[in-house]
Amino acid sequence: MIKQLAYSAIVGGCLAITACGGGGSSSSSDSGSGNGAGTGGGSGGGSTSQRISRFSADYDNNGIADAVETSRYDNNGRLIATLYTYTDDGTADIINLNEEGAREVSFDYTYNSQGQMTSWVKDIAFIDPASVGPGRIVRQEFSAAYDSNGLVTEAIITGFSISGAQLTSQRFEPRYNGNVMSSFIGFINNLQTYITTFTYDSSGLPILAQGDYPAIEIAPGVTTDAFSTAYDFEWNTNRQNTRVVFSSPDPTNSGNGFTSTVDSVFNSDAQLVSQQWLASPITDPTIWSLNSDLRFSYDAQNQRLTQISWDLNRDGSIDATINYEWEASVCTPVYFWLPQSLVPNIFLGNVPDNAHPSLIPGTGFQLFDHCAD
Ligand SMILES: [Ca+2]
Ligand SMILES: [Ca+2]
Repeated sequence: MIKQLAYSAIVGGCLAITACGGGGSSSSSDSGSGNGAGTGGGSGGGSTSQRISRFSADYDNNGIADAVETSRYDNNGRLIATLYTYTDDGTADIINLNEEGAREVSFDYTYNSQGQMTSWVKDIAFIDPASVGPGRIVRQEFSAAYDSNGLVTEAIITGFSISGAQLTSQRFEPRYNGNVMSSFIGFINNLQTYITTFTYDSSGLPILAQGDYPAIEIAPGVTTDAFSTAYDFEWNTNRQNTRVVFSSPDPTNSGNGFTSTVDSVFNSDAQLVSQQWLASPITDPTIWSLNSDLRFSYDAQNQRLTQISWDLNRDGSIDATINYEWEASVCTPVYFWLPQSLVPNIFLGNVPDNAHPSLIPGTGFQLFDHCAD
């Protein structure tokens, strides 16, 4: 059985995380192939001296790579492009962690003079282009606008078909209380589709992201049912996310509510070492539907991520691995705002940046965590 899930987030930033359940089933399923990458943000933290240059993925754990991804950086060490190539070892994959049927997936990122991400473009090339239907999004274009405080004021993601036709346009309007995000409103094709509202604890960490999807008349006399989703977040004393509970009483209006949980464990060096993904019955075919154990390995200095291994179904056997290669060169971490996904730190466990209070994981901000000392 092949399980399809997107994960470029593990190294490429946010993609997987969108597929992790995003801001709700309607918006994420509307994006077809699922992956809307992140947005917004600026450079976070200081530059470091090591960066990820490449990774290889083994989707059947037979020791032969099935895919590779290379990264490119600008002179300041900001990630400007990734190119993922499915090379295929000829053995049936157990887990394919990227777009189904994709031969190549590329991302190109651009920044303004403040180092804030202002746009990205994602393109997918397929092994069999003739099999790609007219409703599938094969290209996404993103743009973000910022205010003078560096807060994202608007983000737009537009999706295109293989013939170049525009299929969807999603727009997001964040609202702030001071410089902390209080909510954001999502529009699809100019129709207000949902609002996500954040609740914070006394230390300023988000503990709840509530998504409310009102009833919408999508055609004369045809109205969807209202529903809601909730992400509950738990944090340790290092301000690292230890648990996310994603739930909805009835996300697809099918009468089947769900609760899914991701638990993260950190070592004494504050590195993420394992995650346990537990899903209750769920209809959404995303990463949230997989019961998995992930293990994260680091180099001898416990600085650089070297491998992620994936035990699908938590039966003790490793089904897939991702192996990272590093190069000695300047690296500047970059924040992204990922409006459809509220899963913080889900892969690499970044610590909130106290200098940028708006960039709190759990509000949709993510970090391109390619950097290490
Ligand atoms: Ca393989
Ligand atoms: Ca294979």
